[in-house]
Amino acid sequence: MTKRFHISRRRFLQFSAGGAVVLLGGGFLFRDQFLNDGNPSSTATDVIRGQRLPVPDLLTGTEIDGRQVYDLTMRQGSMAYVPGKTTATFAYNGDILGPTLLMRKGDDVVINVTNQLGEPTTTHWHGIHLPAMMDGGPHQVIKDGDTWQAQYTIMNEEATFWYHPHLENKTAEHVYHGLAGLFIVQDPESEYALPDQYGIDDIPLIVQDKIIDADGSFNYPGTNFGVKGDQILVNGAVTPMFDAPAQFVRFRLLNGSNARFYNFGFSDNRQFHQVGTDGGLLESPVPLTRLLLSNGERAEILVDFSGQENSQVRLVSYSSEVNVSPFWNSNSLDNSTFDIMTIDVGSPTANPITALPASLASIDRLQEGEANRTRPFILEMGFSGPMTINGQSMDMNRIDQTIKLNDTEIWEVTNNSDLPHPFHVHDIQFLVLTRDGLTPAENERGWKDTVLVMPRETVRIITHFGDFADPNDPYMFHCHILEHEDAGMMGQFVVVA
Ligand SMILES: [Cu+2]
Repeated sequence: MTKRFHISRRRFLQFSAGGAVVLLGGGFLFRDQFLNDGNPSSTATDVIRGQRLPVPDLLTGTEIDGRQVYDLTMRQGSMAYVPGKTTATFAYNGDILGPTLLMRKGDDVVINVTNQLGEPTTTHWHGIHLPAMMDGGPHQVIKDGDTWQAQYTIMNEEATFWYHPHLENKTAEHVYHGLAGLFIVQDPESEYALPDQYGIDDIPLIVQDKIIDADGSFNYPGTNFGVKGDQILVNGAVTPMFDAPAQFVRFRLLNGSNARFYNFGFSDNRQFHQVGTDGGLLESPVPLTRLLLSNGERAEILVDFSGQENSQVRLVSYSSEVNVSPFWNSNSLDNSTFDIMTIDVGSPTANPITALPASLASIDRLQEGEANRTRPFILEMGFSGPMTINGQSMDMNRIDQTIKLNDTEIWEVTNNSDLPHPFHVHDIQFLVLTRDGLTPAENERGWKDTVLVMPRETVRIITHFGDFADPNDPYMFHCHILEHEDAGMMGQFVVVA
């Protein structure tokens, strides 16, 4: 059955019985089933919801010879999302997702990553500044049964990062089945009075979506447009319940979904404050009532529950306020307001943070005039054709960009397609200079490693390549909609001396 979908200023080239349409101008084919990106609905009708929010274990590492050593094992696990059924999962150490790695700026860390999945994969440290061969990208494959040892020094600012597989063509599927975890980097010299009692007033929230079938299984349909589920999971539990203390609570939000965006807000439209972006703290808390996070992005927010004992509020995703694209989810969850988590407010803890910090990080802003060069990146995609950056799909054997060590560069990222693309760069953190020529919103004026580029938009970012020259081992830049990445919207750069 074909749905009517009027597209002005575009000409239909073809309209087949199957509902296929070729668009001129947009340059890609468009089909009825892709109005919801081709994703089926969950067939499970009795998915277990409302369980207490699981908080991933905190791994602080073991000090051995002056290094902090962490052990991660990727394995198959099982969860229960449907009564009487088991769900086969992938996970680090446990049954879903992975432990939170707590690291301190300046630490030398060793992470032993063992693969017991039964198939090859990799583990990438998203947002971390490190040598390319330690990055865990598609070149650092861990064969089944092998252990890969990643070693580096934590040079990042205090912020929330994450780790996940990055195998060529398989990233999306591996993450979807449960492989992802958070990193918290703390700065021992930090003086900010922010909530930091992990699991009590400092809460990681890994937000994902799944399609859950009646037999309990995660259904991974694998559409190139992006897999979106109709079940929303936080830390691996479907629309859970969190007991918040009646005080300021810090949420570390990660959009860990393959393709879905979240326009976060609270059911009572309360104000909250964003204090951190992907790679660091903002200069001061930014008041918000909505926060759009695309895939791979993180945000730290403070929510004030002081004096609200015995009340309840929901963390939700709001629809329609962001005109993402005419082709984006006309009939799936993105176009509706949906619950993410229920928050029950209880008693405050003994030593709550009672005020917002007036100021936070001082950000050493790179200036446009410091840039050694500007590099264009054009993102394009087709329905049946390739997903490309600068006209080329990912090729493991081709280096796309060569960057001189110690250069400061402006990357001008243009989305020449009708779907939005979150653009992620490995190794570095950048600042957003302009979004279609305009200064970015206040909560985007911090360190970022992933930036949403809307359809037909150009976003200019600036960064400095100050470390880790290596002509042989590339880093990746790519769209963080994982199905787009797997379909080729990715390229490679090297930093050379
Ligand atoms: Cu994309």
